[in-house]
Amino acid sequence: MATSNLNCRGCGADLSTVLADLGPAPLANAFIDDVDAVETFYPLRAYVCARCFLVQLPEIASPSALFNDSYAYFSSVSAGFVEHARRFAGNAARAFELGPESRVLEVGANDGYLLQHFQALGMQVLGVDPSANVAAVAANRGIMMTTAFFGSKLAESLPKADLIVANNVLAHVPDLHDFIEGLAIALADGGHISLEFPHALQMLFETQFDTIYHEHYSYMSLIALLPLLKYHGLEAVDVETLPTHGGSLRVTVRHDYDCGDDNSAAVETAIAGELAFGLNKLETYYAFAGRVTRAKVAALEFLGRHVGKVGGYGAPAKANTFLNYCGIKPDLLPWTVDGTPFKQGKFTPGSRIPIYNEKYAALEQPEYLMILAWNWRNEIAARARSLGFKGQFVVALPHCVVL
Ligand code: DWN
Repeated sequence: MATSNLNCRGCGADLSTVLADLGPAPLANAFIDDVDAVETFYPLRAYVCARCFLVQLPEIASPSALFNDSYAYFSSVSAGFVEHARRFAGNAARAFELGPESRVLEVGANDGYLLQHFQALGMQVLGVDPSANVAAVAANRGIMMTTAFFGSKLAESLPKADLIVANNVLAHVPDLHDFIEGLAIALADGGHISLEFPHALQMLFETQFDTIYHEHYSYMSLIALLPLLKYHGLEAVDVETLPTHGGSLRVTVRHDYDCGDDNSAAVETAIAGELAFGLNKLETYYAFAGRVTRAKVAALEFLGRHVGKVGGYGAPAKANTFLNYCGIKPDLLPWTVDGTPFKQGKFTPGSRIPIYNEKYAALEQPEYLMILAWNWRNEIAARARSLGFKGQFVVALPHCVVL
């Protein structure tokens, strides 16, 4: 067990229990234009707090180094995610009785993949996102956007919202307290907040170590989140499990009117699930690092046995943790493809694997396509087939398997 001078970004306790040390890595979304580019590598070491069990990274890279005018992730490239957002908008409008006078605020609105649906339903929408290039795509869709980091200061300046959505955002926030305080400030009386985040339980259970990268300052569980909400006068009233991003939670939150300790049945059930899994015991976390090493060995073993026969599909941020931690370079994976125009023609950071247009996989026809965006395995397999790829698919996590 390593020691450090760190404090938990949730409860402030000393932070010294290492969950996984993934070695030095470049920033996961820092795709490079030039194969000979000089890159900066930062330590990638995840910790778990022994008091509140929040999994987290120290703030190695500042938010403005990560989220700026050249952010590489555009939510709308994944059609399944847009459909997920469309369904959510319809259901939320009904459940929260939103009408034309209702205000919907999305924090981390990205390219407008979600707010476009609320806008189509006639609501007044506002998106906040610090990445100017993706925010510009949303603005081009006619969505009102503010290019900024969200927190209590910005919240003071915004009109109160009846629904605040923050999907896949918590992980990206170094100052969780200020962010959650901002949510409490920006929420109208009687309004709701909907938070989606990849569930730390699934990360541990499915050995999703590749979701650890500098952009993700924390990896959330309900038992870590509830005290944070309570501290800022908020309470969770509902919890759902979702298949997105490898297994997520959607937590519905509102102002804590009675300041009591009673939880809804859904919240109690979700807490019980986390405790049964052992999220409140350090031993559960100790087992992770060994599984990470075994996943690396299995992936290298597969690629080593199939040199010249495997291409990649997807250049997600998570692939860059996977490739760099495993030491996979073009000798083992000569190329990958991705539907994001911003990534095509670039190289993966660190591993320097070229990224081509999705059609390249069918032109090359390797025996196997390793789906690096394993969370979209079904959608990607269908897309690759529709583009004419005839070989087999393989995913490396949680175990290296041919699908
Ligand atoms: O938290 C984060 C999550 C939610 O999204 C981030 N920090 C950044 C991003 O993580 P990621 O890059 O690992 O996300 P995805 O959604 O797994 O990325 C999928 C990649 O695969 C994208 O580059 C788009 C690409 N893709 C494709 O080329 N064809 C995806 C699909 C479904 C396809 O059919």
